[in-house]
Amino acid sequence: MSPSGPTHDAIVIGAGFSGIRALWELDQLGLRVKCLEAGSDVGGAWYWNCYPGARTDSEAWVYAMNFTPDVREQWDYKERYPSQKEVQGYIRRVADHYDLVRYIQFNTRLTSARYNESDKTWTVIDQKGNATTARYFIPATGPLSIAKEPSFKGLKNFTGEWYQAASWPKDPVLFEGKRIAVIGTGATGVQIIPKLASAAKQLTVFQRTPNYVLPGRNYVIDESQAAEIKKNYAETLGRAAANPYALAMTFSGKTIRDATDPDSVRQILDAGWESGGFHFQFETLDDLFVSPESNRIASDYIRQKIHSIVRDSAMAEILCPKYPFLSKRPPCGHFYYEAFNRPNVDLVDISRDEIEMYEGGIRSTSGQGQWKFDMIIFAIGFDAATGALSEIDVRGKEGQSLGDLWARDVQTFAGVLVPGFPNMFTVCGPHIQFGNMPVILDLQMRWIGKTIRHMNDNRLIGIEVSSEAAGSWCIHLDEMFQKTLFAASAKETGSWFVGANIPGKRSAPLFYFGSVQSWLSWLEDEARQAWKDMNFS
Ligand code: N01
Repeated sequence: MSPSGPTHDAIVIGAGFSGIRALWELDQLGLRVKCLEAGSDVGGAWYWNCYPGARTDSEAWVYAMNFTPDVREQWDYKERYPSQKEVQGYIRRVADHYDLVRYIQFNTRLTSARYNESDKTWTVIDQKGNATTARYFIPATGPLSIAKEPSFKGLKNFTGEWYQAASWPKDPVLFEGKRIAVIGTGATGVQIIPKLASAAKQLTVFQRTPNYVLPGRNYVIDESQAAEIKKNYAETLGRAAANPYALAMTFSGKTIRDATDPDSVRQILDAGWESGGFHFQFETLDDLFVSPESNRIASDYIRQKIHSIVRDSAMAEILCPKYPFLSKRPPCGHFYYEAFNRPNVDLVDISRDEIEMYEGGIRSTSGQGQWKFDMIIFAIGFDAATGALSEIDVRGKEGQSLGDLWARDVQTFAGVLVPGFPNMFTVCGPHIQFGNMPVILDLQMRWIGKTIRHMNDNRLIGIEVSSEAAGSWCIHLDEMFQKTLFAASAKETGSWFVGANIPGKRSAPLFYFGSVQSWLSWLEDEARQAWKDMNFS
């Protein structure tokens, strides 16, 4: 222990939405703060994922930080679903406006973080071996920041170019005249595919599991719409606060029992389909997540839509998911199914056939197919929720490894605190309520700020959640997850909601699917009851 105490009050890891939100909160508290960021600019996921077609799946007016009324007022809204460039620009503007960049050390990757029991501080070490000590360790490393490695056999022999969507090069990549393969048809692949369909000479999509892709129905926001967004901001935020997933959408109040005839059901679903994006799942039938009947009707509806858009019926059938809608997070598409009508676009079903690479391209391991490519793009997903922190050597009390612990069982209290890891607050980590993250993590950081203020006011220097409180939360989280329809299929569909997309990863819910309101009540109750489940020192 240094005689003068730690060099900082708090160290934040990551300068994406959650890191910037954390810096603002800690700055308001007047703390000595430092942030380490691996990239050369702010943005987090929105810095790295600059692949063609990258844009939000949430609408611009709600994919925003609530603490920024000045920025909001001046912001030049461009599209319903902002592009990666626009979102990163927005995060940069927020960081500049509130003078938060001065806290950030860019191009710095954290390699280890260790809790020091003797003085209740954390020491973090970066890739150059530099150490920083702080009272609070606040990882804001993102739920989807560690891309799955393309560990395909033979990749090293491939002589063409290959890229991972999640670490897309900052220099332009040229597609014209090239034969390109895209592997992966999650939200990322679904955004890349239509872009490349119109740029490449030949595009071949390798699909293992199809998704229910909802039409985004993006549009350019004109001046009067921008003025309307600004005028309605309070109402929009109110709607987001009341929505279980923090989206500015309002449940229809109808379930399958209210819609007595097929025509009225169809009208409801048509309206959702035409509204675009997540309106289909939140403003049609309120029981889509829990009623097998309601879900089956919506699943059939989307399958029919796929067949009505994709002219080649065999291809359409391959694109039709066979599992229930919402078992996996539905992507938002921008002329996704339409891309498969182009003569230069092909679809390969690899649900029963593994693939590997050779010098000239890709072949199936069964020997049934072989394709030549100039470029391969991997959009194969992320090691969600626990991936980023498990990659860093994080050690809590008695040298306990967080990665080892989470490999066996993820224990948290409401996705904020972990028993055995005092003074560590995770932002947007495992067990956070699932949904529109900028709004959700804002609520989370407010609670963390309130807790630190309570500690400062009471001259407390250590906080650790009790194992009992974390245990109760985890039981509740699991109970809420089991109520969803996708609990039964999440493992078999390889959903990242439960870590089932990563070979060898323990399958268990990584997010809370209760509601924002219910999740927040756990945190707020705790504060109201004087943090009774916390051991302070
Ligand atoms: O990742 P995914 P993603 N061989 O895991 C396939 C957020 N996001 O990056 O389903 C062949 O969903 C895999 O197949 P399968 C958003 O929350 C947001 O696309 O495992 N294929 C699947 O098709 C999203 O949900 C936005 O059978 C392999 C794909 O790769 C989350 O990130 C934009 C394979 C991975 O899909 C993740 O989306 C983009 C293999 N070995 C992402 N391994 C916006 O909001 C995996 N696949 C804008």
